Amino acid sequence: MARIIDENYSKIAEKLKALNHILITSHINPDGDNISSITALGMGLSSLGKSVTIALVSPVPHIYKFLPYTEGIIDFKKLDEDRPNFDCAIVLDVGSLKRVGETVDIRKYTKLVLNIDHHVKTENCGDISFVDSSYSSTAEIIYNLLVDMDIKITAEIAETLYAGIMTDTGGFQFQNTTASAMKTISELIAAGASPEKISQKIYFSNRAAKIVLMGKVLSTLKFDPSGKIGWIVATKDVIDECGANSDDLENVVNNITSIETIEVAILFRDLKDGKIKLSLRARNNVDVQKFALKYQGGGHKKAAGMVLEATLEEAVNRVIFEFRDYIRG
Ligand SMILES: [Mn+2]
Repeated sequence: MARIIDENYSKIAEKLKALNHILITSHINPDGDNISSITALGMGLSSLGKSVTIALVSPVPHIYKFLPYTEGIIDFKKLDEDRPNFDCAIVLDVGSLKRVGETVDIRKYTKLVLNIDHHVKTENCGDISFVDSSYSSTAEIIYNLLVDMDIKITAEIAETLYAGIMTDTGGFQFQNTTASAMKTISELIAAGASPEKISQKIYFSNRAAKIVLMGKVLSTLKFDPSGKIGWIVATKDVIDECGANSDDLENVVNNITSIETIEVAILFRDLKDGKIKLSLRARNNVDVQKFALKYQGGGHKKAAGMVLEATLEEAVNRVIFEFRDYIRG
């Protein structure tokens, strides 16, 4: 009896069993779930003797490089040089083929595109698509798929999938930390994943420059009179001064949402290119995606981003003014 009962899911498993030359990919700026699902599936299919190529548009982020099999991930540019033809391509954790990368046309490499994802579906993606948003992560689906394909869950695969579920649930804190996710986690630990090792590598492997930068950026914190809106600013100068880069600011705004009164937290990034980049976070019932959409930004209800063509001062004044009204409803 299969662990997941679904027609498209079964079709995908059949194709992966039958075909030999397989391309695996995910989206630009990969997160933990992307890296985890592509490499775990890669390891599993390789153990069946298949020829597997994993390609991404972006490099593997520093904190995930300890994961097995990541050194084998190649750039799509390399594929263009070699011009290989695959029996199929499987696109993971992606709801639109464009998300693989604006420069990538996946159909150039294969006639058959398969897709597995756990996001709420936005458009048809691939020829056979299995999307189920009840799963915590794509890594959790891949675990079931590997088991259903009778692939042995080695300690390396277990460690990889554990990392995907851990990061996509925000360290087992978000709403998607379901009983089924935790049941999978239990099985992965039994198969050899070490929770301590993986969280040390992912959450405690920051470069010093990043922490110094975070300190400086957090010290710019200001609040509106209600205490519900908090914001911080980061400029190119301070980033350079710390020897850091703009990616090091990835999660710094989340510290602001940890303040008990906060409903909206904003990071204003001035990279001196005439634009101000905003990272928005919300709590309670505030919807920052809706706010960001007014400025052609986007994201999710509780985490969104947008860009303004303005000076830093103009951007802060305008956005804070508008948010005061916005959260009053
Ligand atoms: Mn995911």
